[in-house]
Amino acid sequence: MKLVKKGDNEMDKIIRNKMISSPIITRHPNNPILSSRHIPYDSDLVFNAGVAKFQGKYVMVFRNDYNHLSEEKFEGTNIGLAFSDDGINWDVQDKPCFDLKDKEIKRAYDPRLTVIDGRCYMCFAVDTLHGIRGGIAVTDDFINFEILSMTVPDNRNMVLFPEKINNKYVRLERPFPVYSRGGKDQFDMWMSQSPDMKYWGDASLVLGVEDVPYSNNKIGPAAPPIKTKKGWLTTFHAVDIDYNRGKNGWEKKWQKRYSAGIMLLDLKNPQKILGISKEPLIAPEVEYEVDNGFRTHVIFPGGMILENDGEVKIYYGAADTVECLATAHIDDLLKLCLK
Ligand code: BMA
Repeated sequence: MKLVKKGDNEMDKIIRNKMISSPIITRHPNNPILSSRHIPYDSDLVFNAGVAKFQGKYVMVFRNDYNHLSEEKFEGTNIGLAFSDDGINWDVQDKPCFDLKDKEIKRAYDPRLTVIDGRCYMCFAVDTLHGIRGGIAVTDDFINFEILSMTVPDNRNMVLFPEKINNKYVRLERPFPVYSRGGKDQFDMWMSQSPDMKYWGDASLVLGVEDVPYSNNKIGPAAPPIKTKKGWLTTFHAVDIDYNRGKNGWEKKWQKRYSAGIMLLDLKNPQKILGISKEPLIAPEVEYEVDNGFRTHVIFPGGMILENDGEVKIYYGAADTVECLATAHIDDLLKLCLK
């Protein structure tokens, strides 16, 4: 991939070349593994799901946008629920599982799941009349959810580490510092810590957008981290924008491209990056990622599961339209970060 440097006012770098996914990734032949045709209630777009192994099953919570009104407008968004015995074939429950709407809240979306000490925690984004907030809830049955904390605006893409580190819960997150970044989308990945999941602090920067060669726009967490002997392995989403791109997807102008990267963080000191993939792990390439979708050229991982045989399942939303699965071997993912 060639980076073309430009003056610092417009874009710092323009990324024109075609991106390709790492050869260590295999897209599942059943892709898309979940789409609106599997949903027994109103549904147009099924994507950006969180996935975990919980109580002996795979569980998926997915974003469902329904009733397409016009261009990018949908009547609503809810969070659907599905279970699976193999992580590939899903049994979608007959109604959505989490609805936060009230006068202030427009919708909750993009859920992420992390099991900690036998309980399932769900991070989610919330569009409110006064900005975008990041929420954390806990559930034992996907019927009752207890909301534990909500950030101030604007923050989202929160993901939790699966255990306490140095006696604190830890999350990755993506605030939106628009004013202080010249009004541009130049957003980075941060981390904060909590003694109790409710009060969060000790914030620190983990990865700046300028450190990702395949992003000139914004980055943020993707699937929650998994623990490996070498460190915490975690995906992130990386966006590049090219103002020469024309119509792309259902919107008049969709000039962004979302790819997925991966990095390895220190086990005891997760602010420390041990290695990062220099090229995208998954880039939008195949038909369900680049054609016919709502917003094409979008890869957005939301779930990552390490199996006993070393296979890693990476679940990702494609083109903001369908949910997909890619697999890789854990050793190859670690090598890619440490190369
Ligand atoms: C982001 C979020 C995601 C979405 C992505 C691409 O800002 O809204 O839910 O997948 O844009 O449209």
